Amino acid sequence: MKPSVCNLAKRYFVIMVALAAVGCASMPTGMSGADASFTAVEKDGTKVWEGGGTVDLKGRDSITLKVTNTLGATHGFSIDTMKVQEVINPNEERTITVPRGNIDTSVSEHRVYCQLHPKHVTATLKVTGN
Ligand SMILES: [Cu+2]
Repeated sequence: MKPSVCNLAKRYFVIMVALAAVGCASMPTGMSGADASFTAVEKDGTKVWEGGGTVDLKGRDSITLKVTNTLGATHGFSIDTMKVQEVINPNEERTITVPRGNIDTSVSEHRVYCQLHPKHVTATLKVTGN
């Protein structure tokens, strides 16, 4: 009697799928898990980085930012005091992880701006619990 390789493979596959599901469920950045969200929108003809919030850094190794560009052109997403500088494509959603070591803890209000368009309105991210 030979063991069924096919059955073993099937069982293995089921276990891997189950593990993957558990892994996703415990991801800190899953769905609404980001610490703060920013969205590039247009208001009365002006481009605006909308969003912000306050993040408590106490006991954290990193923070996550969910960044969404709802517009039809690329926009920049920069936070100098967090060493963040990204270019977000049209209709792109990106999760950015900022390591604690990149965050200037001498500042509590971090300026969020678009490095591509000087007139693009900025946002503020507050960080407490240094
Ligand atoms: Cu812009």
